[in-house]
Order: sequence, then C-alpha cells, then structure tokens
Amino acid sequence: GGIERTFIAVKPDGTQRFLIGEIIKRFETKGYKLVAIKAIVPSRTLAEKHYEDLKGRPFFNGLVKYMTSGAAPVIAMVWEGKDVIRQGRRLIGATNPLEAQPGTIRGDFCISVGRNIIHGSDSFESAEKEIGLWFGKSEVIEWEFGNAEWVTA
Ligand code: DAT
Ligand code: MG
Repeated sequence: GGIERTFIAVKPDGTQRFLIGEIIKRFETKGYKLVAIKAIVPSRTLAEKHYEDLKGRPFFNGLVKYMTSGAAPVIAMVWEGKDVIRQGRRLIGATNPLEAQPGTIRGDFCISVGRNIIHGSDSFESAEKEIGLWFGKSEVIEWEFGNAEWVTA
C-alpha cells in the first residue's frame, strides 16, 4: 500500500491493436511514474517462467505461443507509485474481459480471455519476481516528478 513498483505489459494483441498509448496514458494520468519500458519478444523460457504458476492449465501452451510469436512485441514496463500493484489491477480489470467493468482497460478494449491485451502483477511477490525476470537493474530508472506535490500530499 505504500510506494511500490509493479510489472505491466502490453501483450502482442494490444500492440497490434494500437493500444500502447492508451494503456500508458491511463497509468500516466492516474499519477504513476514510468521507471522502465522496452519492446521485447520474450523467449519461450522467459514466457514460461513469467507464467510458471499456470503450468499444467489447458491454455498454458497457447498462452506462451501467443506471448512469444513475434507477430508483435510485448511492451514491458515498470510503474511506480502509491499502492500501484493493487490499483494497477483495478485499472486493468478482470481477467475475463466479459467480466471486466466498463472503464477498466480490459472492460473498454477487449472481449476474449485469450486476447486480453495487458498483464499486471497480482501481488508484491509476483511484482518482484516479474520485474527481475523482464528487466536488469540498470534498466529501471529512479527519477522524481517535478510536480510531485500536485500528485501526492
Ligand atoms: P491475469 O492476467 O488477470 O493475472 P491469470 O494470471 O489468471 O490472469 O492468467 C494469466 C493469463 O492467462 C490471462 O491474462 C489470460 C490467460 N488465461 C487465464 N485464464 C484463461 C482461460 N480460462 N482461457 C484462456 N486463457 C486464459
Ligand atoms: Mg496473473
């Protein structure tokens, strides 16, 4: 609930559908700070580690294939700010876009659980794990908002 970091990724379908800017905009205008970003086609090993908790689920292979195909990059990001892990999940909405509230990213822009356009860490532990998996230490930049007092009090 304090100042945290979370791993957010635009999935290949989000990239193909020109939603990168829209997704960044929602985190940026909410008041969160972008501290790392890159376009990347993850290796099979990276995608499998990222989703290792889902190994054995019937959709696991399809999920890894979709993330790694290279038809479009994943836009990997780290966002920082107050309660950003939980609030990021709220901005994103439910896993199944048909259950996601209008106003959330999934609620506004997609209709299929297999093409739900964005990933967000679900806990402090997964955020730590995922940031370490996708980014090197030197790729995460510490910086201060010039107008911090207008965002946080
Ligand atoms: P989330 O991405 O909301 O954290 P998750 O961690 O349970 O959801 O699952 C990871 C991804 O796996 C999810 O974004 C889309 C895919 N997925 C989950 N359940 C699925 C299902 N029943 N059928 C197809 N894909 C599924
Ligand atoms: Mg998850």
